[in-house]
Amino acid sequence: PGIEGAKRLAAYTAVDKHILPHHKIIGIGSGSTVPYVVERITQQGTELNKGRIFIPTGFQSKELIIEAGLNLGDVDQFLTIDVTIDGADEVDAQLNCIKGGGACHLREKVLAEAAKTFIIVADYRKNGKYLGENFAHGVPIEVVPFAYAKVLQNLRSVLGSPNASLRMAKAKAGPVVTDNANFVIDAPFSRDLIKDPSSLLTKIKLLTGVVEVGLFCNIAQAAYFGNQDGSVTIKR
Ligand code: DER
Repeated sequence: PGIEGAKRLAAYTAVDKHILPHHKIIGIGSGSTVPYVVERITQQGTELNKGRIFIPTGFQSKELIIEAGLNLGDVDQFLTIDVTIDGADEVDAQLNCIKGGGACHLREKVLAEAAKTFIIVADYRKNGKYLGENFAHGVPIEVVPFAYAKVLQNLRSVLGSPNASLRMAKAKAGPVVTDNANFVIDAPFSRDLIKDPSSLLTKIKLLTGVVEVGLFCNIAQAAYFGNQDGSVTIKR
């Protein structure tokens, strides 16, 4: 199967394994792989899904839930979520992820941390040994607009990301604006700086004006990758 088939394979396998009848509160991530997650969940039947609540990680995720006719909920109604399933831009051997390719990583991290089980689904391109291997855009960082220039300067001249840049929109003049009305900076780091992702995460998070960082460390319990030969690789 091509890339779409690989995404579907990962999503279906993960849903079959981790979205069980007794799971009632389910977090739905963002991106182009999670539509296959929602597709597979709807195939579990309206009877079962009638008793479930689905919590979105942004506008796209919310529309997915609504269009699938599933019950929509809010994270402030359910402080603990049974399972959250989401995509990723890159996953290393220890299940650390770069996320935020879709500029949704703030709400994604809230639901990932709120879940008893957090599962990643992706195609084979995301399956890496170390972060930064394939995802060349760098680490996505959500920042408040007021502080973006200062954060850029600190990333470039203090934290070792000289090519950090403000993410510009494609179908709109000016920068990408997140569901939280913030900007996104993409900060590439060399392998020696990102080989310890959790300490890099802390350094970036402490910059004044940073809202959330697209490094998910020690959160995921398992990752499912669809491969080109129709097999699925599971990392846990
Ligand atoms: O922004 C994110 O982290 C999303 O999960 C996204 O990057 C996942 O990518 P996908 O479109 O390949 O599923």
